Amino acid sequence: MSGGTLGPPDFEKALLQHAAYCRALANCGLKVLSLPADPAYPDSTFVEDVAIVTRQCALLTRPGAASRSGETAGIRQSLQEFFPDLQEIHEPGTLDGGDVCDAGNHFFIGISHRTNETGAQELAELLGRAGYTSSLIDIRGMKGILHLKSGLAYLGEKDLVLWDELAEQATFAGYHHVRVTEKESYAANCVRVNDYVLVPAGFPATADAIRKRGCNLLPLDVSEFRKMDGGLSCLSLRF
Ligand code: CIR
Repeated sequence: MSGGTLGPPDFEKALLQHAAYCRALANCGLKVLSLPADPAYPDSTFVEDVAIVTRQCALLTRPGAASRSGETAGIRQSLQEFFPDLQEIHEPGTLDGGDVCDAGNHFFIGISHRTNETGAQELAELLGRAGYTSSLIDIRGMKGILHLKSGLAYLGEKDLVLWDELAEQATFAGYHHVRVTEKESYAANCVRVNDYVLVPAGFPATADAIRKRGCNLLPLDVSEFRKMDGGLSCLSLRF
């Protein structure tokens, strides 16, 4: 089910859910830096889309939606404080961070209706210079997927959580698959943080399957962000 069919988000509830999300990250052992709201860009809460941060390098993306193209300006300075050698994706490349799945020293990069081939290849090259490998996955033919990470997450130790439709892709061979059925498709967007996996509340089959991989689960209610087509990973930048 896409966010658009779930009705409008409740702003006050979204604020509470966002605060709980930030607390959960801190409880997992992260130091959380919250940026001020930017009312000019309501989607900017999905901060994951505008930058890629890794242990070795960081870059600003070039978001594929015209309404979001100005978002990178608002985060440039904050990122430069942590990454003085901040790189960026150039025109005509477009890239949304939601299409980039960090799987240790390897990155899966989705080519989607937001991320074009030029942007994906530019990212692969930048990551290559930092010592990472990548593979590109074209998801433009898949229905109901906004970004690659709407249907894919990496839990560490070669464990992937992924939609049935993605599981057949050769690039995911060699990993253990935690399969997510269509009924629980939203639950594929989960986030491993240190000893925990943040999962969206309300998807018991996926939660059980992840728990069976030996993970400690931290369920979070993000219903209001789901209504805006966003998930747990989109709300923060982490490495
Ligand atoms: C958008 O359409 O860009 C936002 N409403 C949702 C972005 C969600 N981001 C993500 O999945 N990485």
